[in-house]
Amino acid sequence: MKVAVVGATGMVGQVMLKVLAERDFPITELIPVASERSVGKKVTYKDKEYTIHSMEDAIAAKPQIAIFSAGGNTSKEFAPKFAEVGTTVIDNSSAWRMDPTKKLVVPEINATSLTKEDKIIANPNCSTIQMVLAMSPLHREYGIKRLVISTYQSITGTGVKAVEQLENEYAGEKGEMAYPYPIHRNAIPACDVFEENGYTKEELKLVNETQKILDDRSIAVTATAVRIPVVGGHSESVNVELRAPFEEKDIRKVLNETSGVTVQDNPDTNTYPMPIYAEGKNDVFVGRIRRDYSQENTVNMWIVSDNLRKGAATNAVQIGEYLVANGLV
Ligand code: A2P
Ligand code: 11C
Repeated sequence: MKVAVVGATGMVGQVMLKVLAERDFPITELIPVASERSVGKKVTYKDKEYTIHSMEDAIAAKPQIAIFSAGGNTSKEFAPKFAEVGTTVIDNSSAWRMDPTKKLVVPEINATSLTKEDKIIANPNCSTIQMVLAMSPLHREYGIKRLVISTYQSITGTGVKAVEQLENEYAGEKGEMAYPYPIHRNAIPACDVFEENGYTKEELKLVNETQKILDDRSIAVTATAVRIPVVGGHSESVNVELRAPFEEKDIRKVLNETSGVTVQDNPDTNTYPMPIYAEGKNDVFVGRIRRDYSQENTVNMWIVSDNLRKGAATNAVQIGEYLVANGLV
C-alpha cells in the first residue's frame, strides 16, 4: 500500500506513524505530508527517516490511502482532491463527520457498513470514540435511553501548543497561550469553541456523533467537557440510563467481552482506570461501575483512554486495516 500521512509532524500524526509501525500496516511507500513550512524536513518511521512532501506532490503520487490529521480546514480543502485521484481518505478532523453522505466509523461497531465507494471516511472525535465503544454493547443488550457525560480531557487533544503552555507554566516561564487562562493547577470548562446554544462544539460532538455511530437518534445525550492539566488520556464520568433492568455483574460481563475494552474495577484494591496508565495503550478502560440508586435502570461508570491512540491514531489505523483486509482499497 502507498500511504500518505497528512499532518505527520503534529501531535496525532506522530502517534499515527508509531501506531502504523507497531501494527505493521502493509506500507510499501510512506508519504508524510505537512504544511509548506515543513516540506523537506524529516520524520521517522520504523527507524528510517522520510522527507516531508507537499500536499500537491502527495496527490500526484495517488496513494491508495491517505490518513488526515491536519485540522478541519485542511481536510475540507484537500480530502476531495485525494478522493478524485482514487485515494481513500481516513479523516481525523470534524470536517466530514456529520455529513450524511460520509460514514463515521468505530471499526468494532460499524466498519461492516464500509464499501469501495466510501472515498472519505470520518474518524470520530476522541471523547466520542472511547465512550461509544463501551456504550455500543450496552445499547445492543439493554437499549440506551439517556447519557449524561462529564469529561476530564487531556491537553494533548488541543495540540502541541497546549502541551507547551502547560510546560511553560509549570516551569514558571512566559510563552504562547493555547488557552485563554492558565491550565496548570486549573480546570477549564470549555473544550473547543462555544456555539450559540451555550454548549461547546466538543459537547455537541458527543451528542451528535454518538447518535450517528449508534445509529439511533432517540438516544438523549447531554455533556459538559472540561480541560484539565493532564496528558495521557481523556477521562469521562458517564451516567447511563438504560431502557431495561440490569444486574451490575451482567454489565461487567458484557463490557469484559467487548473487543477493545478492558474493565479495571475493584474498590477493594483501589483498581480503576487513570490517564497516566492508559497512555500509550490502545484499549478503552472502564471502571467505577455502579448502580445509580437515584434513578431506575441507571448505571454510572468512568471511562479512560489515550485520546491520541484509540481516540485518534489507533482508530484510524484500524479503519485502514479493515479496508485492506476486506479488499476495499
Ligand atoms: P506543520 O508541522 O508543518 O505545521 P497539531 O494538531 O499537533 O498542531 O498538528 C497539525 C498538523 O497539521 C501538523 O503536522 C501541521 O504541519 C499540519 N498542517 C497544518 N496545516 C496544514 C496544511 N495546510 N497542509 C498540510 N498540513 C498541515
Ligand atoms: C479535544 N476532542 O480533546 C478534541 C481534539 O474534533 O477532532 C480533537 C478535535 C476533533 O479537544
